[in-house]
Amino acid sequence: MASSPTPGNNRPVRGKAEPMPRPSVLKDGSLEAIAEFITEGKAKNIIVMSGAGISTAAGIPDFRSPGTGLYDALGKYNLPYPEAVFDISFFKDTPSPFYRLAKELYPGNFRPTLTHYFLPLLAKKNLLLRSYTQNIDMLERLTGIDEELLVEAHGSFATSKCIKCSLRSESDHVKKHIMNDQIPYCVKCGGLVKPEITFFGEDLPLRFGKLAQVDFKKCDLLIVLGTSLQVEPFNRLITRVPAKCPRLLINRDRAGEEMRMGFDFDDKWKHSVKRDALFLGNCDEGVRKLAQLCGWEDELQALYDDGHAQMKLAEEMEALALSENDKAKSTDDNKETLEDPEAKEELKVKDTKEAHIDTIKDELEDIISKFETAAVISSTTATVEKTVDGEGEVVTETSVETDVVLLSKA
Ligand code: CNA
Repeated sequence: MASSPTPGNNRPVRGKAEPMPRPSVLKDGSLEAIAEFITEGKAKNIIVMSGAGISTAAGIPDFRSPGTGLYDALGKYNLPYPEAVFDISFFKDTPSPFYRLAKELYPGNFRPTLTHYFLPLLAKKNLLLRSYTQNIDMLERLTGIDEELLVEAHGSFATSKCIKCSLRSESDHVKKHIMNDQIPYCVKCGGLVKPEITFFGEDLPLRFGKLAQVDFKKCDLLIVLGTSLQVEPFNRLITRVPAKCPRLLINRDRAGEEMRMGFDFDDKWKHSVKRDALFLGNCDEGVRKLAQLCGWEDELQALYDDGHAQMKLAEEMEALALSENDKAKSTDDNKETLEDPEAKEELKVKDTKEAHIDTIKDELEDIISKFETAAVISSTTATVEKTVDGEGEVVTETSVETDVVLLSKA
C-alpha cells in the first residue's frame, strides 16, 4: 500500500523527478547532426571502426547475416559449430575447412566499395586519425590509402607463417597451394602454414594494442561501420573514446547497445552526455548520405571511379600480358621446329620483340580509350630469355612489360 503524508512527518512526498535536460554534443542522433559536427570543424581526429558489413557489397559474405552470412553457408564443411573454421585448436587438428574457405575468400577477386573509399577521402581532408578494421580482405589497402593509417586488427592474408616454428612463408607460395587445394606446410619443420589472420584463441597483432592505447584517447568522432560488434576485444574499442566524443553507427541492424558503456541511441541515460547517432541501412547508402551532407559526395564518387578504373585497367593489362606471353611462347615453339635455330635466331628475336610490342601497344591503346581516366604508355620493353632444354634445343621465351601512367581526370 502506498504511504501518505502523516502529521509529524512533514517531509515532502517523493515524486518522480523532472528529467534534467542532459548536455548533448550533437543536436540529435542523426547523420545530419554528425555532418554538422564535422563541417563545423569539431572533428579533427576521426577514427573509423569497421567489420564485414562494409565488404558485403563487394561480394564477400559476412559472418552473421541470416541466409547470406558465412555461418549459414558452412554446412558443407561438417563443422561442429560455425566459428570452428576460425578456431585455432580446431584448425590444428582439422585444417582443411579453413583452407577451402580461404580459397573462396582469397583477396584478388574483389574490389573496394564506396564505403572503403570514404577512408582515403577522410585522409585527404586530414581528418582520419586511423581506420581499425576487423576485416581480413585487404580491401582498405586497395584504395591506395597510406597504410600507416590502417590497423588490420584481425590480421590479413598479406603474410603467412608456420603455426609451430613461426617461420614466414612467401605469400605467393601459400596462395598457390591454397588455390590448388593443397595444404601449405613449413619447409623447415613441416608445421601448418597459415595466413596471418587472427583466429579465435590467438592474440591480436601487437600493432592493434599499441596504437589503440594512444589513438582512442585522442578521438573526437568515432564512426562504426558494418559490424555486429560481437567479437572481443575489438568491440570494446567503442567504449574507449572520451566521454564527450560523438559516436555514429552505420549498420543494417542495431549493435553495441548491450555492452557496458555501449551505444545509447534511445537516450537511456547510459552516459552523462548525449553523443550517439544511428543510421540503419546499408553502409554505402549511409556513407554516401554523410558525404553528401558534408558537401563531399562528388569527391567520394571520383575516388571510387578512378580507383575502379585503375583496377580494371591493371586487370586487363595483366590478362593481355599473359595471353601475349602465351602467344609468344607458342610462336617461338613453332618457329623452333620449322627453322634452323642457329641460323635464324637473331632475326627471330628481333621480329618477335617488335611484333609483340606493336600488338601490345595497339591493344592497350584500345583499352585506355575506353576509360574516362586519361593514360599514356610511358614505355614498353620486351625481353627474350634463351635457355637450353634437356635435349640440347635452344628455347626462347619472350615477355613484354609495359608501363602505363595514369593521369587524373581534369
Ligand atoms: P558479422 O558478425 O558478420 O556482422 C556483420 C554486420 O554487418 C551485421 O550486423 C550485418 O547486419 C551488417 N551488414 C552486412 N552487410 C551490410 C551492409 N551492406 N551495410 C550495412 N550493414 C551490413 O561481422 P563482424 O565484422 O561484426 O565480425 C567480425 C569478424 C568477421 C571478424 O573477425 C572478421 O575477420 C570476420 N569476417 C571478415 C570478412 C571480411 O574480411 N570481409 C568476411 C567475413 C567475416
